[in-house]
Amino acid sequence: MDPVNVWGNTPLKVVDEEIFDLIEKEKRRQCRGIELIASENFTSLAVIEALGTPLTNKYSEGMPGNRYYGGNEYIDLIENLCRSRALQAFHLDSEKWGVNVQPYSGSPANFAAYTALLNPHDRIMGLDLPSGGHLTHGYYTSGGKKISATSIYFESLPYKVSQETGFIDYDKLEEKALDFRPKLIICGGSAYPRDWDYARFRSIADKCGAMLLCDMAHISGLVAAQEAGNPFDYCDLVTTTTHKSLRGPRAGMIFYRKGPKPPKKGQPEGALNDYEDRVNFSVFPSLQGGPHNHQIAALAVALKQVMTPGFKAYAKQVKANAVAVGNYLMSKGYKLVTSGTENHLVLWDLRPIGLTGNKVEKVCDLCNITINKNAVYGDSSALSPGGVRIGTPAMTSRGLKEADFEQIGEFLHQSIIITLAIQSEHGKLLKDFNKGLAGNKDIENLKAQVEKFSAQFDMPGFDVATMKFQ
Ligand code: DSN
Repeated sequence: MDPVNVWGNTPLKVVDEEIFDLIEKEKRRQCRGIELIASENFTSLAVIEALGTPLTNKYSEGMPGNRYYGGNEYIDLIENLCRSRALQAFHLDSEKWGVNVQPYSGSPANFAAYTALLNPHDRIMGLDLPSGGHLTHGYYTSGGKKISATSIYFESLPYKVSQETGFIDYDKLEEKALDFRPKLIICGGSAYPRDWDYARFRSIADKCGAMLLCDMAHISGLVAAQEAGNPFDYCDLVTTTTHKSLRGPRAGMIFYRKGPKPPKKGQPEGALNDYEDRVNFSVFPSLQGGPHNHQIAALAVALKQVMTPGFKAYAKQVKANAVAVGNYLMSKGYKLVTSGTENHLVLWDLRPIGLTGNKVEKVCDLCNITINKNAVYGDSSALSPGGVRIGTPAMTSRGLKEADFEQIGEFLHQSIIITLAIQSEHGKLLKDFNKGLAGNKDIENLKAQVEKFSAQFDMPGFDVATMKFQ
């Protein structure tokens, strides 16, 4: 074979056995465990096929029909298809809404949206990280250390959940917003188990003259399936990732309102929203270079799948499964933030049983149950948070129903019993606690049960029978 062919057309497993094997091991980890990270999902084979294509080779800065490089006739068709499917999937009228599908993922989408709407040092308000908000909504520590670029480039003031109920304290938000007069209010979060009162957000934004942006990343699948409140009814901009409850590839989107602005004092009659140009200019050339066309094609495929009746059933099941695991945990006496859920996740407050999220995450990891430690409101340390977040989108994609999630609740209960036993035998300090993990028979036993349980279910995206490591 000539050298180009040898370099260019030899399959991965021959070129790079190390990476091939690590991918195979990760595939085994994904399908032999219980995946409960609320922001993760298993995408489809069709999406993975589109991701692994030569579309990754092409540069296409600019918008369809107006690119900085030649050779974009098919890329333009793909991006336009993706944009029109995005509007359709979220039931939007193209006269009233537009979408940019080029953001690489959620954090870049948010920063591009802020760059479109704000000047440096403008004021913003988002849900505080320990209350369930996202880093990019303006997080800084209680000591004032600016963690997110959003708080570095803009002046941010968080709003919070009520320390008593765990629900967003809308009255306090309104009071703070009227004092702070932000230019932008952000709704949406990463660890909030309840739906959002978008009408109230809109009324607060209008009272203080702010724009309203929803980051619906976590719940975008539920929004598309009309299984959650609709942020598009009230917001100016809506951002999202595409790989969470939407079940697509890793990517981001920014939706922007078009057409006439709502009437306002001091504004000329018939004034139009100008978000479209601002958002598109912000994504490119302000912040990004070439769009990731393989991602955009894969997103178009995912959006086509979102529009099938099966997706609505999936979204309903995601919610029913969250209720099932939440009720099971509460039946064992555990405390959930807000005592339940209306979406795809439950936030489990471990402080009443004297455990931290770190320890429970660690033990679960060793048992092939993947969860993540998470701050719970009132936590003093972000490094040792008092809770864990449990999400249902990924395992629901494997076909699990309520009874299966009750079994998952039982596995989680068992992992707590193990964690408490290790802590009481070895001590609370993490370095002492860790000594109780190696060779722990209870962990090995639970891991075996988890592997047997998860092996029963189908796996989207790849063929389990042909995996190198079974
Ligand atoms: N990392 C995601 C989450 O877990 O919520 C958000 O970016």
